[in-house]
Amino acid sequence: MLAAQDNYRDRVFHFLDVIKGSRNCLIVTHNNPDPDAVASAYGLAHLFKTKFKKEAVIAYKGIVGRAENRALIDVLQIDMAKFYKLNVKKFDCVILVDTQFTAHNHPLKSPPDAVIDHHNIIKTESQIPHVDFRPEYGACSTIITEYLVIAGVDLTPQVATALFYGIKTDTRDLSRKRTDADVEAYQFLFPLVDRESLAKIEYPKLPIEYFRSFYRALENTELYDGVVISKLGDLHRPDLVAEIAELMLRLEGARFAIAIGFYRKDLYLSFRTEAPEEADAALVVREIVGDMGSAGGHNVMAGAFIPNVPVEKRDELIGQIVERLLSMLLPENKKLRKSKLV
Ligand SMILES: [Mn+2]
Repeated sequence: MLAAQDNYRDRVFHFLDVIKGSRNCLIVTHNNPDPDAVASAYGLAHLFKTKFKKEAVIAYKGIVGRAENRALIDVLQIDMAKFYKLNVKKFDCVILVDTQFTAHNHPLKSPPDAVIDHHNIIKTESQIPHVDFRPEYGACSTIITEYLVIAGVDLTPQVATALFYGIKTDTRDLSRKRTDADVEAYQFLFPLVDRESLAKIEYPKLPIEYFRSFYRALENTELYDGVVISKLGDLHRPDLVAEIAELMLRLEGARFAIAIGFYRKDLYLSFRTEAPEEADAALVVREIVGDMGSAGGHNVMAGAFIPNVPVEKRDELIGQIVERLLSMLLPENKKLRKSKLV
């Protein structure tokens, strides 16, 4: 059914071997989890519960802010615990999904028992018993779908809907960074999806704060020959940068979209491109942030985080970031042609 699964069959059996002796499992996502992270954790929790009849708790740090992402959790009734409320020592198995231990965008202090991820590999994590990195995959949900199929676990409509939405959002409906495996998993899940739940997730009610942020974003967006930069100031939720960057890339002529903002004291940056051959998103953000914070992602979408920026330093830092971005993305002579979006 899933031809692509054959390539990785051994990895799944290895994973099952690593976790089978444990009594209770903690599944951790990256901070401010997106649908792919939530769905991956949910799929693994389902595997744990049905295959081994054991407890599995999903935990995260940060905020799930985007209305669609909130709806995913609410509509499918996915239990997600705040990491800081848990005692990690209570669990004899810890799994990290949709990120890597060395990525620093998760709350774990010591190495987990397993890491499953599809981001560009930062470092081989040899101290971790089970590592499954597939940077070529469009979604971590695809990997988890293969795990469930190979483990012989039946999917509930809720699990199928979550995984389907995870693949759909991370690959933008299979339009970017996808492999045959993503297409196959998408097609496998499609008939199992609860259409009504999916519609509620994709078209949720939006809070008034969404429209206010959207208005501010339009006002504070600058255009430089195919580079769209949105300076969002204070964010009411950290994941707004991703949503705005995603939207701005849809502007006609846009090849790169960057949204920058502050949530509490921390800077958040999101980068989207449809020209990864000109500038790889993950490399660009890493280069920009340097050792000021953490950064990572894929060739077409990436994010960065700089903690504890004093308010009086914000403008200077944004100026620096924009300067670096433009010198990486545009030839020297085009840099000064700037206009406002609205
Ligand atoms: Mn992902």
